[in-house]
Amino acid sequence: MLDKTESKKILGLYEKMFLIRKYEEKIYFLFLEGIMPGTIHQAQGQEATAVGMLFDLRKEDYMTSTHRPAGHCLAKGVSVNSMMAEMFAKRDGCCRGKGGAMHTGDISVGAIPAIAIVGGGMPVAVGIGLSCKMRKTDNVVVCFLGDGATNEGAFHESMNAAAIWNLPVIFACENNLYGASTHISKVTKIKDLAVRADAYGMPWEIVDGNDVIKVNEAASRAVGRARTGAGPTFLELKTYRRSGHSRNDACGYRDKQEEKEWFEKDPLTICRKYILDLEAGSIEDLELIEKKVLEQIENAVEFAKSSPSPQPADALTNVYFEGGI
Ligand SMILES: Cc1ncc(C[n+]2csc(CCOP(=O)(O)OP(=O)(O)O)c2C)c(N)n1
Ligand SMILES: [Mg+2]
Repeated sequence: MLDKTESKKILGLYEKMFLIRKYEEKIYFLFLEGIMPGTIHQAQGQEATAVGMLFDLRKEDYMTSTHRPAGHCLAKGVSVNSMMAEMFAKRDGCCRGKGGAMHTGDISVGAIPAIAIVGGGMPVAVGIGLSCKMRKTDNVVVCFLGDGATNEGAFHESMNAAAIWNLPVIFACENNLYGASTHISKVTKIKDLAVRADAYGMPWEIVDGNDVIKVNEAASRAVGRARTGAGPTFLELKTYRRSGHSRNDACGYRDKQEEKEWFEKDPLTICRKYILDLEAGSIEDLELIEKKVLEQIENAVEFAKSSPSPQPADALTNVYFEGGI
């Protein structure tokens, strides 16, 4: 049995994950309808990594994302309305309609607009970590990366720099077994990517990335170290995407038995089970949360549709961020 605070937290974790799942499903539907420009890389199935890592962060802490940013951004607190409007390339979007799906973010809540170059967020996270340290704040940076990033040069340079300078960076590697259509075993000899952190003298953990509680506990240990000056941590979060890599991907390259086994370990189902088994909430509580989230998403679609398009003069605004980090 959980106390009131613990119950509230686990219901909060579920709400955020449900929001991400339903937001992504809505985007997929709207995209297929053909009313949304650009492309999509979706994060269904990876909700627990985003929410577990970011739930307890402060607004002043930072997060860098990848080409698959929606879950990360929603979990860091970017508003659903501004995310949706960005997908419609509208002026009220979080990048004023000029960034699109692969660049969502909002610096006012610490979500650095996403960088779609594989591994590209890592040196940026290290730079922000260095800034936090030099300014003597106790803010931290969570840096998301995919398994595909671990063979990029930027990975090794960033890991080394973060380690030698003892920076407050938490590397959250979402190992979903694939880089686009390539299975990890075709490009990497080792089974656990986390052990690479040993080469830089950096602590690491391997975590069930579909279990939001386990991710959240590992995040708490890593954030605790970073905040108190003990330096970076590498977390390998083992997970799986339910969606294709990007639009029009039927995942023909994936083994069907592998898919079945992972789909049974759905992060939302696991969290629901915790809630009901631990009596943190009832079926009715969950239904209320789900109803609220679905309304939020419908409202965001209306908001996005009625938002104006950017004008030519807008091309020259918001090009540089003048606040400094
Ligand atoms: C440097 C670079 N190379 C190639 C690409 C094209 N690309 C986009 S996503 C992707 C796969 C990335 O896989 P991973 O890092 O495992 O992330 P996941 O898609 O699984 O979330 C590739 C190759 C890119 N964006 N940047
Ligand atoms: Mg991957």
